[in-house]
Amino acid sequence: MGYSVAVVGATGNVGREMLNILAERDFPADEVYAVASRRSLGTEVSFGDKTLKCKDLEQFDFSGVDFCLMSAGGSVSKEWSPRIGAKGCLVIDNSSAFRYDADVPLIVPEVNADAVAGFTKRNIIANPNCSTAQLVVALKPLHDVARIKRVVVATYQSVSGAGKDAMDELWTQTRGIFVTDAPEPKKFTKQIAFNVIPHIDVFMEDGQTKEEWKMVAETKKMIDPKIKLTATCVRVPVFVGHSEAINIEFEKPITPEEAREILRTAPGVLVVDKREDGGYVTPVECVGDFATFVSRIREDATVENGLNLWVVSDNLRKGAALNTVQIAETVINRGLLKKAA
Ligand code: 11C
Repeated sequence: MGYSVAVVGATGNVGREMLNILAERDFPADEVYAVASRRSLGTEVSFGDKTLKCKDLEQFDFSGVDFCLMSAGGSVSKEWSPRIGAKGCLVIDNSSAFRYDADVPLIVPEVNADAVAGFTKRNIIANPNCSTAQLVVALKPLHDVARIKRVVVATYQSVSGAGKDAMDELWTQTRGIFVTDAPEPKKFTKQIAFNVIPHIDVFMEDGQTKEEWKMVAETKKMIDPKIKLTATCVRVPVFVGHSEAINIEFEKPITPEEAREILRTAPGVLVVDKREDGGYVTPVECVGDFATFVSRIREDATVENGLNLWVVSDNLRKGAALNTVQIAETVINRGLLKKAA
């Protein structure tokens, strides 16, 4: 008998992608439910070749459900994930609400799958921020061999990370600039069309943004608290696919050739690094893919044991929906779930 799965936030960018990925990967589910807020009650969403009608979160009974894949925003998670977990349904939560709690595992299966077993106290597993997920997939295999001391990363994040309205804003502004007057920014603080904005999530007291802080805290939690990391997170006028320029200082020597070989066999990584025109991956090429692509692997000769990388991934997939489904698969493969009655 298969599992039963509820996708909460089923009408959002990530929720829709969760349903696509459950279908694409043939997840062993007998029942899949699309759940959303009351205003989306009855809205139809695709699941493989079927259509599901959204159910109302307030009315939905989670007691017989094995997995809740939650992607409805931080405040919905804060209220609902503990309640759903208490009903015996394992919540895999895509928000930042529980990521930093000591008794909630934060998981990227290619990086720290063993930590998944720690969900039993709260019945919640956290999924990392999209920009962290692709970063740690590339860093972990290199850390295992040469020990990372310090990372400096600049992100180039697509507008889909900020939701459907943000994608619409990029579209209408881009069109408007040529056809009529461009509408004023609403989701973003400045014009996003033909521009870049060095600001994602709220500002913190020390001048970092929360997005930048998340990359630090989540990398430390999943790989090694000793790693020093500093980030600058930037929104760019790309619909889907986050890119990262990563500078790494290692404790031990590691050549670009060695790094390339390590990454070639690393889980979830695809190396595309030809050192010629077009011999690297850009965000439009990663859309719809499962992999984290690594290109531009080269020495940074200005520091001891330094390397530079360019890393690109579909933020709605590895950064969110795919990773969530992979966590559920890891729980199943390790025999950790008591099936709901
Ligand atoms: C963005 N990374 O691109 C964000 C979206 O903490 O899960 C995901 C925010 C999060 O805007």
